[in-house]
Amino acid sequence: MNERSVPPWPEEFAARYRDAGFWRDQSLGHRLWRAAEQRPESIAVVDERRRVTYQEITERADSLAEKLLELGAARGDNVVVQLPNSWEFVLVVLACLRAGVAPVLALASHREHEIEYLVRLTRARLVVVADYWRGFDHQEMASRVAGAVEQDCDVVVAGEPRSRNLGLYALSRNDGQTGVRKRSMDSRATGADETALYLLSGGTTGRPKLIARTHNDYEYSFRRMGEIIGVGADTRYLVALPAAHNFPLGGPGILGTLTAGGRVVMLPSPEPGAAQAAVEKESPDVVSLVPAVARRWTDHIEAAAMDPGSFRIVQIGGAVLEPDLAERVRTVFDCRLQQVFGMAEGLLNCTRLDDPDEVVLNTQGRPISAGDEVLITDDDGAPAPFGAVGELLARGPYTPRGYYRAPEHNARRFTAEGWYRTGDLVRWHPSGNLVVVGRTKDVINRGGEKISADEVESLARECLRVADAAAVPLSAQEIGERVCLVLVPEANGTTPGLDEVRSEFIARGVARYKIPERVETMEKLPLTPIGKVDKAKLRRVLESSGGDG
Ligand code: J2J
Repeated sequence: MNERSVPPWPEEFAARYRDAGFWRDQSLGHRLWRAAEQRPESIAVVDERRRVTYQEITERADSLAEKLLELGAARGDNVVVQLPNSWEFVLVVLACLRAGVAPVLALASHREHEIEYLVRLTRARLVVVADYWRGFDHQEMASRVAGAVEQDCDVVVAGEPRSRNLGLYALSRNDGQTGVRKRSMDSRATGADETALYLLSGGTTGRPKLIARTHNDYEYSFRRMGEIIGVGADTRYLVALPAAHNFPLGGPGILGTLTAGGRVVMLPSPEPGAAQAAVEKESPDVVSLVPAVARRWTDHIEAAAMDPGSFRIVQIGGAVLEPDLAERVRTVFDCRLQQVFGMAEGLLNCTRLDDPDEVVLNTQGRPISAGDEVLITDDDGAPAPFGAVGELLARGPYTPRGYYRAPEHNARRFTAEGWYRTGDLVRWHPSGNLVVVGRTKDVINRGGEKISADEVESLARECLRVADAAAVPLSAQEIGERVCLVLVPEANGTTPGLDEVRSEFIARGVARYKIPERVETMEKLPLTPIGKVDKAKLRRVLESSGGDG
């Protein structure tokens, strides 16, 4: 069982969260199905090809849930899910929640390097993938991964299954047995303290860590975000960011919208052209964006190349939002802007809809729950004075106490008292809101997509002939930051150029967004007094030598 692989909340905290009504001890499947029963004919999910009612999505999900169990997935098992933004994504997540099998939410941009790692780590016995997506054969990749891992592993494909793979549409077919099946699924008890789903962490060293979110904690976080922005049956939520991310999934996102009986509109990509069509056709009123996408949409609207739509709320988070862009977004969309400073590890902060401009434009908001505990600490780990910059630590009813199967990493990223060290440098604004000013963690934030420098460096050392490597974020116009790889040649050796680095990474099956976009050579990497690579200095040197932006 995966539960032992994650440190639980101590009993006294769990009791407190129950008493306060944060945890309701209901499974997500239960909550979603109750919402669906009230409006079977309403449209739950729309994508480019289909409009799916609550009745259809829940009946199909029940059918799929039953098949997952027949295929041998037991309660507490894990299924790696890699689907683009589509109605099938919702179908599979709902089926997993209903069956008590936890989906491991991979990004559609992940490749063999990431998917194989996830399947091995979680010992998943099923992988659900698209067939071809954006010119890439996911089915073939998944078949290779399933064949390479130790455990028996089946591939379910949203398309025409090849060889021994299984077809998602056949597994989720309505067959006249829906009533019986629904009663049987309704009676299945899924513990609300069990893992509902796994999110990928963006801010860690090495390979991405998994964050096991329980039914209790996740339900509370999207319910609370839903209360803050006012989600209801009339909400039409536009999913413009990859659905596997915490922000569009649960902030209140897809799950918050569906439990409120609203409608989820899936955009396959945040391209302004695709957004334009969905905005005109579906009139969504809430959307979550990262600053890079917000900038593109704002530019397009200003150039009269895109309809601003009728958004009531535009949520922006995932990376630093410059105040001037915040102002432009608000004006151009003629909407309420909400800054969201969140993390898949739990803690969510946001500005409130009735906050003064000063707060909405210049801060990243405050914790969403009265149960959230936050602490800003100085270099020695002592509480920093109000207004001073320090690292943010967090603890609370939806911030788990550790990563999945990562005890050593947990010892570094969590204190003995269970505080999660976010790796974000923040300060309190006089208004009582947080301002994000930087970070201590060694990641590159590429348009909201987090890349571990350590993972890129390990790959470079493994697949290139070099003495050393350092991955550094460089400021970039459109996407905030991009990966620059600094290589140190072996004695009398040369270093590969950008093209060679890229093709080596691609050959390794690494997701495109992690692939370095600039490569530099240095005879020696600068070190800090304690002998670590001085990334801040490297960044200064590289940015002053130009060639980017
Ligand atoms: C600056 N940095 C931010 C912000 C996150 C809502 C919104 C975002 C995420 C997310 C999320 C930031 N300004 N407004 O899960 O539910 C950086 C911080 C943080 C890290 C988390 C959600 N909002 N960040 O971005 O797990 O460094 O979650 O620790 O992908 O993104 O990344 P991630």
